[in-house]
Amino acid sequence: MIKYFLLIAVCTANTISGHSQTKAPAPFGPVPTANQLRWQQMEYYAFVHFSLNTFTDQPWGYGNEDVNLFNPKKLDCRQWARICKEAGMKGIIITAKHHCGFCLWPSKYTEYSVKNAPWKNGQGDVVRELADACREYGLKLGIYLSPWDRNYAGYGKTEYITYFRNQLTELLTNYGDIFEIWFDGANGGSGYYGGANETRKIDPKTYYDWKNTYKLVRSLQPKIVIWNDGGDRADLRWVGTEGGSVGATNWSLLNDTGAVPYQMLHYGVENGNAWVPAEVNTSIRPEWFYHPAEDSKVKTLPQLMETYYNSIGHNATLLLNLPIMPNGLINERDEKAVLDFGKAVRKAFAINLAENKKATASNVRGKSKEFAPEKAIDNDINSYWSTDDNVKTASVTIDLGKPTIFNRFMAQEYMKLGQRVKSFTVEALVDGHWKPIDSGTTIGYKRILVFPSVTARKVRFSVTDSKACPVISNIGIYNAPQILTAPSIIRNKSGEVSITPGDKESTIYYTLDGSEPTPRSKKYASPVGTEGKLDVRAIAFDPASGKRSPESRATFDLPRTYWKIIGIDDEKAKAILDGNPSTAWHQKGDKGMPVDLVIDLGKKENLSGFRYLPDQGIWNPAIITNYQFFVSNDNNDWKLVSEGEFSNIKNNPLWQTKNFATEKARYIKLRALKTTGDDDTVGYAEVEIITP
Ligand code: FUL
Repeated sequence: MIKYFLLIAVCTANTISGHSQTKAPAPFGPVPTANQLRWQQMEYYAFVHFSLNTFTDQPWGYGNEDVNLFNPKKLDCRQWARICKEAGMKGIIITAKHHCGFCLWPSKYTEYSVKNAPWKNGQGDVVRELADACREYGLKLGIYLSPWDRNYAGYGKTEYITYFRNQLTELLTNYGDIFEIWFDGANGGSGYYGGANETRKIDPKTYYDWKNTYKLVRSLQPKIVIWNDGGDRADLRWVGTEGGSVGATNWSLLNDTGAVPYQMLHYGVENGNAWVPAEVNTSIRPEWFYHPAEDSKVKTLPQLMETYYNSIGHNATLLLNLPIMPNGLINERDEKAVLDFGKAVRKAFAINLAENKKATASNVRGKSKEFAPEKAIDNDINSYWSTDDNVKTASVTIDLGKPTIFNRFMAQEYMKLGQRVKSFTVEALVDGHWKPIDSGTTIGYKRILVFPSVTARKVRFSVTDSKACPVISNIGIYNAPQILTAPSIIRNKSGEVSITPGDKESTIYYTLDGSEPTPRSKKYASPVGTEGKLDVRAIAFDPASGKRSPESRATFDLPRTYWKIIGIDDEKAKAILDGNPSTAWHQKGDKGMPVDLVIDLGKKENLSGFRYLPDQGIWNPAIITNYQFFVSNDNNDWKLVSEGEFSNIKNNPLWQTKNFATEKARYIKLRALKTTGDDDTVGYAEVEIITP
């Protein structure tokens, strides 16, 4: 009898321990809701900014703009949806109401909407057209509804909350499923407010009664996620910048109460008690709304790829803004940029070299097949490799079958069980030794590492620290083709030429005499010292594929080595002569306009013209529109050699070139008579001379 009981006891213990080891790990810490998980898997979706201020060329409308301005004659939401779909996006969030209060749908609760605009004789509804287009293209729809309303007379009083909720109800009831609602925290205070024209201060934490506003939102759209910056903790968080990145260390956690300073927004809170994942919102141009002056500033492919790696590659989603033009369409430059970006991402991640290869692990949970390392390379994010509960450091080695070249590594944690990994490394077996390739901190939903190409047959991924046993649903190894965009060429003050390729790994070939660059030309290694006039041509080249970039070409007149800006005692003024178009300097005229910039060239030169590049920034670039240009030999007697305007410079702030009859002189003076700014400030990115 005793024997019998013992036998049962032993059997039971065995079953329990065997069973407990092959049971899935318990969730660790906060975990995402089903809505947050669904949203995270979307990865990439669009913002579109469109409102009355599109027609006044302003970043924010004041709230008094005339509804009659709203007449986007070619408006076509199907164009927006087609572009977003082709670009690989999964949804579109529209500014149904921006800060100016103008409603893109015919709200029952205000006259300040499309219903009183000339567009479609007041019968139009942009939100409806977009909802239909999204449905047609298989995209999800999201709504941006600005809590701040600069038009509404009762803004700041309790009645506005009723108005705000009425509008929310319209938007969340009449347009089908809404995947995300965006409650912008921006509030500048001043506004039209029904004619009051004053500044109104509210407390963003209490004024909107977020608790009950959220209740309403969730009751109308149970599958929605709420983004909120400034109010109660919602489902998603801002990353503290609109620049297009979140920290490489990125916990999807915050604390459910308390302030959220930049550090927390950007990196999350390692031991936070609430699941609040990050969304990176950024625009394809410097600003959110369409401004013709930014047509030349659409982000380049290398910039967009960097944004991709710094957002989706850092455990966040990417909300990329495409501004809508006054005619109601996305500009062709933005279209090209976003489609090229989509193509480049698809190419980079087209083939997972690790998929279904051989994998071994230092530990497998309960030695069970269910948690074997193969589960991390089976292209199924619902299966995963995991270890025994007490094992927090472990590695997976993947045998790629043959020596293979790669330059990207991707890992994903199985989110339903919480975010666990605190650090990891990637190594490659090269000549029989494990060579460190790269390392990272957090993983989360997705983490991508970018490194110079490596050739190896075996790759080892090691979790070096984790809050609990690691649970890895996916590992990817890729060989992303080089981004072969035309390299950028600049020449600094002393004549050194620097050439930068779009992809760090590309080889550059260049010429300085205007001849065609080929892979037989000079190879660029570091800045090249030069003298005199130059005609630089360069290509980026990928030796592995034999592919080359389009060519870039830049001509330069005499170097500015001995130039001195006179009468200005500000070190930063050097920006005007540094050859870098993205650095600028501003000066304020003491006595108003005109404002002079005087330069000593160091010696007499034959001068036949000059060039001016305005500040390329977005905030009051103070661009010269009307000018005079003088030359002198003694900085005393000046001769006027050119005057006039830089036509269309506001909308197209590129290099301006002016020629004049040749004069020999040592001093030059660029006089600003008028600028685009509304004060007496003048901005300059670069000033150069032209010699015959
Ligand atoms: C900011 C707003 O003020 C901008 O105009 C834009 O809408 C951006 C997405 O959010 O806070």
